[in-house]
Amino acid sequence: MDNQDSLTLISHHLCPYVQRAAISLAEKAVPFKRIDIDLANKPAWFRSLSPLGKVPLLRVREAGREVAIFESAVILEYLEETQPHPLHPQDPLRRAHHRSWIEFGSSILNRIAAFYNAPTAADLGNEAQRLAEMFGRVESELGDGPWFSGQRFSLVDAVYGPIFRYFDTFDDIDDFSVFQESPKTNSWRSALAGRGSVAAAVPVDYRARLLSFVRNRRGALAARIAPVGIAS
Ligand SMILES: N[C@@H](CCC(=O)N[C@@H](CS)C(=O)NCC(=O)O)C(=O)O
Repeated sequence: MDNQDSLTLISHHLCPYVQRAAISLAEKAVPFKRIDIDLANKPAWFRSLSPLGKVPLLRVREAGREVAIFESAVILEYLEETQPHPLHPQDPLRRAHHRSWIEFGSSILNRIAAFYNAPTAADLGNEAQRLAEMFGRVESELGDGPWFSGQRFSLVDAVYGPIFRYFDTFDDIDDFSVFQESPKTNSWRSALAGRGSVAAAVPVDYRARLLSFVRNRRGALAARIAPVGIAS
């Protein structure tokens, strides 16, 4: 049995936590099977496999056993321990530093959720400001690029690619000036958008799916999306 049979990533089209795992697998050139599920209507087999009911979930089959690994951070660490092409630095202090910024990335994702769920225009503006401040903190960590820690693509890059991807769609809705004060972060964002593993972590209709998702939140961001048929 090869990896294609042994690793199955239970996924969702939009989920940024899934994308981290898909990017890591692609960077490591590890074959895997991806199954996208409907989170609004979770299949019974998924509910029985997943204690938290969340994606990503990595189903690992090896040596006659099957184990379900959940939580993206745990999946990334498992892949680091078992697959080639390390994406974490060797040095323990640098590795801890990378893990810290991965955690910060998860906090940014929570703020992004607050942004697209903001009920009023004032709340939306406040959330954009908070995001700009968070990216300001990221800015102070960056060097000359192109990646988080220089020339070597790392797990931090795998985590921030899906974060930045949201803003490609949000920028089409309006100018929220989230990266205005963070030019290095904006360059990092562009470099990540051009990375094959990052681009391939979502389906081609990602933008349409994200717009539909945001519309369904019925918040202040949804209200700014141009009506279908008028938007280009
Ligand atoms: N801490 C989790 C977060 C994963 C997560 O929030 N997944 C969302 C989709 S992006 C999910 O499965 N939500 C379904 C639910 O909560 O019912 C991780 O890092 O894997």
